[in-house]
Order: sequence, then structure tokens, then C-alpha cells
Amino acid sequence: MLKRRLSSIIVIALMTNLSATPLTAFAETINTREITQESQDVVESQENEEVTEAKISRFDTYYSNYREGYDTAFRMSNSNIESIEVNGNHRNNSVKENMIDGDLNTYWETAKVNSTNFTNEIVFNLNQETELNRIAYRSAGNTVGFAESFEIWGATEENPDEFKLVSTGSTTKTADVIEIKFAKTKFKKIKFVFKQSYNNTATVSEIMFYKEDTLIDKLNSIFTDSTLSIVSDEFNSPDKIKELEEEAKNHPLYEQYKETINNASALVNKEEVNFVETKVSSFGVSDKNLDKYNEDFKISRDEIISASNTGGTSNKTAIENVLDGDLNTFWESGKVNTDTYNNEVNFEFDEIKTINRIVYSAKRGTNRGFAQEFDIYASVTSTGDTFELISTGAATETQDALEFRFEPTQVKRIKFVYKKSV
Ligand SMILES: [Ca+2]
Ligand SMILES: [Ca+2]
Repeated sequence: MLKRRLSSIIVIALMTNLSATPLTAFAETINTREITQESQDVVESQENEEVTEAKISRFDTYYSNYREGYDTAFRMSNSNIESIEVNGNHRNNSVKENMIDGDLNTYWETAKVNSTNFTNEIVFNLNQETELNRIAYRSAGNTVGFAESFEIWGATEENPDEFKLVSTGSTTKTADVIEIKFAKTKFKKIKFVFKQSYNNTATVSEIMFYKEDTLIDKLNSIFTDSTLSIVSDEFNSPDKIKELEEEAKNHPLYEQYKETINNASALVNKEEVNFVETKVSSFGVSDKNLDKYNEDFKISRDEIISASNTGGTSNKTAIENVLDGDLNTFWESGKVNTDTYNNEVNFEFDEIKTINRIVYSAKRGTNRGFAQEFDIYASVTSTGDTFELISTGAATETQDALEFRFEPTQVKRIKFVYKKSV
């Protein structure tokens, strides 16, 4: 489909603008995965062995559609829990069995609050010694009794009566299931100590034990930070990212990470952007030939998966109107450009396409809102701060459809910024 490689999109838009200001900054809001992330500082325990500071984050997997598959692969079965011991008994009907009944609404609560001479702790005795590196924990739903500061101790089959400190951690109370991650360790017994807890009581609505998942650690470190713009050295080559992708295909959470992997792959394999001044010309395709021309070269409407704009809309117009192929329908921004604000329209394609043109037309009967000066940014990813300026142009207001031409560029998302308009 060579013909489609150089395609245009039809943009029919009206913009209201009073002043012109250069674009100074652009950024996207990124959702960060972690709520907290403790440093991996290593501290020395009394036995002079390494004790890791736990990494604590919201346990997104618990809320995922793929939890069942994930648990099958990585969770220690509750059938391996021989018994649970608590040193503070239980309050009312909040019995210890509630910790592992699979129901977040039921919980264990100690009958004895923490004090200067009492610290709540729970010991899980296992049938089979098991190597674990994570505990998923949730307090009672109202966060009363949440373990704000805790210690995890372990005893092995070889020395079942000798507990050693494995990890320490602290975090802000939350009603979410959290993941507490530490260096993988063999446990015959697990002791969870409530060093400090909300309201000094101790509660657990569910506690779950997980084995090491080395792949998810890699998948969570594909990008260097939450801007999702720089691929980590470990994966920053076509071969390396391909290898990770192949490995990830068998992981229970692959569907959740697919987009992240695709975005990293797009950046790693990205062709260099050649910035040029936009070549502005009349879009010289006659009405008679337009359908055929569009069929050959235009990105079709169903290949554009989202259209959005900053600044809202006015006159009951909609951004969708710029894609409907009808010159008589238009979009108008609800906000005018100012010294600190430039209107932008954004489009996302279903996949990366190589395009070299935007076709643009103003509202019928008036040139109000015509884009006299503009910047065009492109990104190869579906999310992240990865836009690059590919072209800057200027045009004289006209009722003609104009073609804004730039170098063939790979585009997943494209952003058109009104720097100055009528
Ligand atoms: Ca429960
Ligand atoms: Ca239209």
C-alpha cells in the first residue's frame, strides 16, 4: 500500500484568536503507577545480614481483570498456610480466619492495641517452605488498624524457631490493597509486625503472599520515568525490546503491558524527524476527483481513534466536525489565544502512519479563526511526553482548502497548535 504511505488528513476548523504568542511549553499528564516507592536503601540488621527496605505500591494486579491468571502463576496458595497465630487475640467477631477468606469486607482486628510494652504481630506457619518476595496487604476498609510501619521476619525450615528480619517498611494509610516487596527469601514461617498502626489497633482484611516475578520488574522499568519518553538502556535497541516483547507474551499481565511495550518499541525504532518549514499551497484537487484522491491518500475517519482540543468549544460546535468531510460544519474553540495560552487540536491514529500533509479549511463565509501561524508536533507513542516539533508554518487567510506539507513523518499522535489566528 505504497500510496497510503504519504497521506493527508483533512482538517476543517475555525479558531477564534485575538493575539499571538509563541508556544512556550507543552506537556501531557501521566498517570504514575506507584503511590509510594521507598528507596531500596540497604540497612544492616543485628545479624549483620542485608535487610531491604520494602518497596510499597498500590497492588494494581489485585484490581486487574487478569488477577486470576496472575495468581495462578505467582501467588502462594492459602492451602500452604498451616496455621495463623496472633498475639493480640481478636475483637468481637473479627477473627483471624477473615485475613485469608478472599473477602475484603471481612477482617481480623486485634483485641489489644499497640502500646509501649505491646506490639501486635501475626505469624503464618507454612506447610512447605516457600520462596516469596511480596506480600499484598489491606487493612480494614476504613483504614483503622492500617500497618503504617511494619517489619517482616522469616524463619526457615532449617531453623524454624529462629526468626530473622527480612524487611522493614512504612507508608501512608490507604484503603487500597498494597504490594510490599522485598528481596526474595525462603520462609517456613512469616511474621508480620505492626510497629506502628493507625489508631494503634491492628487490622487485616486480606493478606496474600507472592513469589518473585522477574518479568514484571522489567516491564515496570521499560521507561526511565513517568514521562514515558526515554526507554531504559536495558531495552533501548530494536533487538532488546523485541526480546522483551517475546518474553512478555506469555506473562499473565501481557495485555496490560502491551501498550507500554508498543510505545517503547515505537520510540526505539523511530525514524529521525526532519523538521522543515511548512510548505503551504492550495489543495488543488477538484471536487470531481476528490473521492478517488481521498481513497488513495487520506487517512480515513475510522483510522483516527481520537480527536480532542484544548479550550473547549463554542457555538455548539464539536471537534468531530473537523473530520466529517463536510466544509459546512466546523469547530470553534471556546477560548481565545492569549499571552500564555495557545489553542491546540490533537488527533490520534489507530497505529503509526507516515504522513506528510494536513489539509485545512476555514469556516465557510468567514475567515475568523483562520490559522495564520501554526506549529505541528508529532509523536509515535499513544501516551507520554514524546511530541516533537516537525514543522512550523504561516498562511494567509483564505476560503480555499490549503495543503500544509512537511517531510514524511511517523505519526501516532499529531498536535496542531494555533500560534496566531484571525
Ligand atoms: Ca477478609
Ligand atoms: Ca466539517
